[in-house]
Amino acid sequence: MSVQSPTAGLSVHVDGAVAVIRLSRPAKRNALNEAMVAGLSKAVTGFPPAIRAVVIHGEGDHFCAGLDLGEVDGEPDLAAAIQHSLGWHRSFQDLQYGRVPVFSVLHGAVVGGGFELAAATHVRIAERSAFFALPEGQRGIFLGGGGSVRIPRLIGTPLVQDMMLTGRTLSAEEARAAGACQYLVDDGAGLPLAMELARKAAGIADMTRFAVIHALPRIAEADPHIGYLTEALMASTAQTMPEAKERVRDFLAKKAAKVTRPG
Ligand code: 1HE
Repeated sequence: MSVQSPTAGLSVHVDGAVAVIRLSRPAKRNALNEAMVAGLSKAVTGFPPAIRAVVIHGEGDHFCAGLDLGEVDGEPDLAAAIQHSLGWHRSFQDLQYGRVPVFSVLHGAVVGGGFELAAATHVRIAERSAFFALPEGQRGIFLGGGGSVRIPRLIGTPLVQDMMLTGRTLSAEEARAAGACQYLVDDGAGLPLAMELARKAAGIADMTRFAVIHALPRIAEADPHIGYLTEALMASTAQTMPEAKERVRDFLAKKAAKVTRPG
């Protein structure tokens, strides 16, 4: 297990093929400053090929209190504010469209930019303590970390509007029902489950992993005609890889695991 520190406020450790990134600024409820946002990108883009999945979680009682509001407390500067938002976009794009899948463990506050960060990860695991809010509405600001693109795609525009206009907070159960996360587990069970799932994801074939991260979301958003064509090209590319042939042969030779029932 090796340890690297990309920047203050983040810590990274490696467990086999899984890199675990921890938001480590608990005194400020893991509020994200510019260095932390850039550090997330630096971490995920810098992992060696042996890292095949990432888990992100938060230290202390909360996942993330969003943007470090201290950073918007200066003299107004429109050009700098645009660059600030674009910096978040770049970093979260690096998470969402990187080489490896990213799993997030959500507990306590998952608010503002914290919810935006979670939305850029591929699999979200909420613990029962998690609560989701978009306090940008109350602070006189707006989503700036790609959340207005990603969060409505998860929970729908009307619920995002409700949360931003009224300050509504979603419980973990409500967030699960709305589609904000794929899993809901007891407090403390999030990280072990994320590690288990990340290890499984680390084991999939390279071309399938590429297809799931890069092709699937684009196909889902595309005109269906372009989507079917892209799917055929992607499927044929994956299927003709030696790794696919080997895995299919293993199944036919009864050497590979069967699909299991849930539970
Ligand atoms: C912060 C931040 C922050 C806490 N920026 N310093 N996000 C928000 O509007 C959420 C603001 N935070 C809160 O509502 C609460 O802090 C929590 C519900 C997350 C946690 O409450 P609690 O009681 O555990 O902690 P606390 O006492 O409120 O905060 C502890 C310290 O963290 C305190 O500083 P201290 O020096 O007095 O100890 C807080 O000021 C500090 N702190 N949250 C800076 N966010 C790309 S655009 C994204 C736009 C947004 O994300 S807007 C939403 C911002």
